[in-house]
Amino acid sequence: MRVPCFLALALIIMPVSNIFGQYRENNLPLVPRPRALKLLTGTFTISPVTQLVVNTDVAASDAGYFSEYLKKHYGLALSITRSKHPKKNAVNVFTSEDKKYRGKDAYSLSVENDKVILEGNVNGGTFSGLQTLVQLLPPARLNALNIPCLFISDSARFSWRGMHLDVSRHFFNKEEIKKYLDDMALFKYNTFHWHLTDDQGWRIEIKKYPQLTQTGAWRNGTLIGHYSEANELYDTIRYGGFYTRDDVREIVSYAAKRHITIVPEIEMPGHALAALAAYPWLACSGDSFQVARSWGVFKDVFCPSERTFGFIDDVLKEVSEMFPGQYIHIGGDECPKDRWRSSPLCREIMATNHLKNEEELQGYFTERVEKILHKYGKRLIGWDEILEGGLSPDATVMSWRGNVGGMAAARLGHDVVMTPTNFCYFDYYQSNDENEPLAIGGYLPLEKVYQFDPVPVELNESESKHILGGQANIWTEYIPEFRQVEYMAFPRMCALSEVLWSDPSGKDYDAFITRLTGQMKWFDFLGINYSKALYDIQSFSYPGDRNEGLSVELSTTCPGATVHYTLDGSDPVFNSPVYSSRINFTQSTGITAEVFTGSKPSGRIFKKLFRINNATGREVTLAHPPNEEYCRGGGFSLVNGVTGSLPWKGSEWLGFLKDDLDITIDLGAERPFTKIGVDALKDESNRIYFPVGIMIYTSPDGKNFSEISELDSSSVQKFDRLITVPVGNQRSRWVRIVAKNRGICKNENGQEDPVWLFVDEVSVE
Ligand code: TNX
Repeated sequence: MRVPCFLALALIIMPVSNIFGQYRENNLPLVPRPRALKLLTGTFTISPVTQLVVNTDVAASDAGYFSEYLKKHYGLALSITRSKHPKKNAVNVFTSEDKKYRGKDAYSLSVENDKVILEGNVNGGTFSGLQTLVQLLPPARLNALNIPCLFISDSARFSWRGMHLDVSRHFFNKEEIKKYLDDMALFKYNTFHWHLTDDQGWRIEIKKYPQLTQTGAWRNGTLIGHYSEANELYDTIRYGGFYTRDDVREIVSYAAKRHITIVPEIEMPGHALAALAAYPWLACSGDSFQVARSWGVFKDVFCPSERTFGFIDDVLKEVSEMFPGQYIHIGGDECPKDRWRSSPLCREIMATNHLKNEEELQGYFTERVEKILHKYGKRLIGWDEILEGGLSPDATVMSWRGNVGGMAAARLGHDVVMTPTNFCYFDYYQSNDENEPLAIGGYLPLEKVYQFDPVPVELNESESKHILGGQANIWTEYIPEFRQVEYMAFPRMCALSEVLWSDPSGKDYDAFITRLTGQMKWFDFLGINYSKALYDIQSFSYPGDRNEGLSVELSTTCPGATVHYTLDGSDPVFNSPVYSSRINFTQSTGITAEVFTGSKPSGRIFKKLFRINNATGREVTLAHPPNEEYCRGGGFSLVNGVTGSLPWKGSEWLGFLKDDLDITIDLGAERPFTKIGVDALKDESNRIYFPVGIMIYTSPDGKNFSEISELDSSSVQKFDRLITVPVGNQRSRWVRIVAKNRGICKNENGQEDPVWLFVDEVSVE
């Protein structure tokens, strides 16, 4: 790789230090990483006598934001003056039409000893530059704020840098939305996708239809626990809230000041139960409805009748008036066709309009809605399902079910926003730790977000031009508090900001982490609640030295982290041993460990008990491999000293679909034992059943096995999790354990479904 000459130059410039340590180009806490950065000697100090100088109205508005920021976080009140020429002892904020600022949000920031000159385009250029400046300030309330002298030239890679928030499943008030917008601005996000309506609540006041918020904004309780659990328990708390038209106007202008465009989403034709509860005539069936208390997908949806289109026209007219941005999101995802299929009216509409099936009927629905939007000067954007029934070229597609929809749309010439679940769903777990707050499922760690590229490699250059950018989505089924929204967003939002803003050729996860750890001081200073999953410790077990016991490796996803540990159960302190190589032991041992930054503990404490028995760390063979969805760690994970954790999603249980567990363990030498243990999981709502029998065999040669003990199904069912099989006094080198899978079970439609057998850890004692 060629080193740009200013970088080479920087190497010979002496680093300048301040009270927060030494400034270096690679440790300035700038996220997202700017395109080009040259660190110079010296500092500029912002103090109460520093002026803010601006040349235009946009510059004045941007500088106004900066001045409010300084007031709020440092108690500094700076005066703003107008001038065409930069002044000394001032932060000069100048918008410019120069062609060097034609790039998206392009700006340059020059910090000199006696002044700061920030120049950029009016469309977010100077504002983005101010965010960079904000990140260079000290994260502490001081009177004199030192900034290192430097030169930055920067612009964004994508024009759509989005964050979404679902305010239907849980409601967040006006102040919380403003905080979200502040958080977004700090990381140069420019699009807020506001998911305002769904089955569980309609959250925006519509003058013509007051019941939408009087009825549709409130539900009589909320599901307790996870949706996939069988016992449907609800609290009885009336839950809801909505934004008045004034609230919306206030939020829109708050966002505009931060160069953030709001894309409101009004979901249709599915996810519409709250609207149907308010106006049942919007449905095909003539039934009455309740605002949903549970999650998932509901069969009652908008009926594509003329009366519904009239309603949608009225609603979108008001929504268009409230939001100045060009886009309105109309949802379009997860619309079951059951009600349309059984509706005579739908059949009639399909016949009149020559529609072959209900998918095409949704295409017709989308087309009608698009015409309404065009009438109000707006453009349509929807989830990738809108592609399925045919789509007009002006519509933009938001690809959430992987990249496939986005690629198909781009190839058809549609603009696309990429938000695939596997990289962009911030409602997924960011850590495997058992103490994580309940989440919808999935696993999306920081590093994976950082690896995301919104432009699929399969697309050619002209197709790629249709990718406007990307976005992370925060669905809030399991996120009742705003603090938790921030926890799910941070620091993953930082990783995504770099994906969406920075030049991908400079992608470097380790370097990102160095800058991010600087950012964490900011999170603390600004009161942003964030996850420290980055410092989580993971363990990997291997057979122990000389094939006895275990050898345990500790690792973190944080490059260069120092791990301190203890083996006596006490919390690690700075003087505890530093982990440097695998820990070996032959007796059951608990490891407690934590990441330290300098002398400060930084993450959460890792505590794990490694149980040793005759089988631990031994060689095993499985007669049937586990299902590829649940096979992490392979057969060895059954003898790695660690029992499976809960929730089981994302953890290391082995899952056998219809197959038995059939494992043979080579104990290395003939050994005495009296009982066998099998740790299995019971979660029948997820079709995970206990085994229906366990057979134990031994062998003198590893080839010929004879049965020594058996537990029948009724004895097995008496256990709750760990099944123990007594075998009398035995000696053998080879032990084979078979746990029989129940095979099939009947589902609610009376059909037969294959059954899961979930096992972790077997023991020979
Ligand atoms: C799917 S993403 C949905 C949402 C859920 C989300 C949970 C999309 C367009 N629809 O209704 O909240 O999954 O991850």
